[in-house]
Amino acid sequence: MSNLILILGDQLNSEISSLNNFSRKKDCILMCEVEEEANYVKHHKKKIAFIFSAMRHFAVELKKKKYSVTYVKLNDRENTGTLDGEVNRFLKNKKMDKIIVTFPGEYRVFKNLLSLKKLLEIPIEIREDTRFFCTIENFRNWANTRKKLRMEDFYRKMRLEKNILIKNEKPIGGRWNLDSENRKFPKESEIIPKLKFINKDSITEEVIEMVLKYFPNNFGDIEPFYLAVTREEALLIFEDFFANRIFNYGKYQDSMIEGEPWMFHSVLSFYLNCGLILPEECVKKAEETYFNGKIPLNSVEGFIRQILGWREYIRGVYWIKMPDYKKQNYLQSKRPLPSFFWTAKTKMNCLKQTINDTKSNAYAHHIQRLMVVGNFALITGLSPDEVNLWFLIVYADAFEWVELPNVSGMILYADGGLVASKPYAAGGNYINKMSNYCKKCKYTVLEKTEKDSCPFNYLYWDFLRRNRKLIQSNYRMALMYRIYDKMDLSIKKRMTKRAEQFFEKIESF
Ligand code: FAD
Ligand code: DLZ
Ligand code: SF4
Repeated sequence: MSNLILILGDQLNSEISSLNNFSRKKDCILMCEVEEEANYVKHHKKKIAFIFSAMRHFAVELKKKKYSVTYVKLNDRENTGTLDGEVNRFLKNKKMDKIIVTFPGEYRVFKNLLSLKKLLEIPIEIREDTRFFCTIENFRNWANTRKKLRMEDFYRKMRLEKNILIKNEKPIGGRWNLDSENRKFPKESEIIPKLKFINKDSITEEVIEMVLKYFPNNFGDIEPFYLAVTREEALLIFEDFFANRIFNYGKYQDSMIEGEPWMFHSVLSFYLNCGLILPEECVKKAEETYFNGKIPLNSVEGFIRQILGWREYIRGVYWIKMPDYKKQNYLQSKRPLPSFFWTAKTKMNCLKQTINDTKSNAYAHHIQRLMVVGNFALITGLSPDEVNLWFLIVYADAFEWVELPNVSGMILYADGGLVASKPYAAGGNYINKMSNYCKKCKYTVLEKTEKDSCPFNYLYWDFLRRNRKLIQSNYRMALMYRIYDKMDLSIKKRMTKRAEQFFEKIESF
């Protein structure tokens, strides 16, 4: 019995389930760069270069381990441009008994595999993606027992089930979640360690040249190319995080500083999502650094919560709610994306900085995504389809399973409150508290009715006004509606007017 193992671009780990029981004598691996995947959205140039370079390096690694690998490059003359096409082309040249693939990360590709299954004469075995702590089935079973799918409940269950930071069935330190300790802003004297940049090798150089040739008009800068493209390199970033950044990770998790795109974040999402690093390694290492007595609990718990909690929860929501999840638009938001999402040409400094970081690095950290871009998209009522597309394009860690619930659920409230217990809307005050962006902004963060007022302020109140029918009944919004209702009528009118003017000339702000 000979098997063809199809390895996708986000499955780059030799422990991937499709490689279990691989026979070096009989089995073959197929990896392909295809137009279908590279172009289904117009990914950031750095994202394409990262995935292709990581795929090519992984193929080299497998070949070194004496696996038989067929690797199809994007510019190979006979490349059919689709995964189906490449599987069929391979099977024309070589008879195989079965195809094995690990469960894909995206619904679109899953559907594609199911149709391929019907067309082929040999069976396809789709194996569980064992990189995750929670199977989709387990998540579904948990979800079926709940009225509300709150991340916090899921996270506690996972901590107990996996015995992470647990003693005598209780959370170490007495509390499950130390988020309230994670909202400090660093003093100027605090040194933010530089992120380790990885040097390019000849494979990456070749890929970059190809990306510039085939995708010249895609968004984003390809240089400086700083990403790890092998497991060995990704482990350097991993070790550096645990040595130099995690100590302050918790405390400064929500803060944003101009010119400091990485702050104390791990910057591991690229590697976790494409397989170079495994989630379990991160969680174990974090726990270990805590037990060694080196790292504060709020940092370790905060980091573990992101991976064991949020990441797993988001994936579970995606798979049990797709395909309908993608169509949701609870607030009926329809506004098109302003062009400054692509150019960063806006006078709103928080957006300008975040979009510029995104353009250069194909990365922005969580609070930039959530409270700057996300918050703006929510309070201005941008169309979920357009916002999802933008997020899927611009970040090198973006795959639909993790991007969609974060965008439609966490920031846009498009799922009506499945993921977020209330709309994550905020005025400029929050951004001012957690960043130094407002200091250099043309707009005045303390004003809400004047011409130069921070747009986030009047847009926030206007968001509440416009969406009253849909969100007022949420008990977590009650206080803000009470405050709004008590405001002087003339102030409310002026804010509404400012919001109207903003929408009329959105491109000039
Ligand atoms: P750290 O702060 O160091 O966190 C550690 C890890 O926890 C991350 O690497 C990531 O794997 C995981 N994590 C943290 N938060 C989340 C979350 N909300 N959902 C899932 N995993 C999480 N993350 C992606 O990996 N891909 C995306 O496409 C993506 N899109 C997002 C869109 C929006 C609107 C928002 C608000 C968040 C999005 N996130 C996404 C989650 C989060 O912002 C990124 O995982 C994080 O910024 C990556 O940087 P880091 O590795 O330095 O994270
Ligand atoms: C992101 C991406 C890109 C740009 N190109 C490819 C590709 O050419 N071949 C491939 O196998 N994977 C690619 N990927 C990652 C896929 O989008 C990812 O593997 C699927 O979305 C998983 O469902
Ligand atoms: Fe952003 Fe308003 Fe601050 Fe300017 S003043 S940076 S627009 S929050």
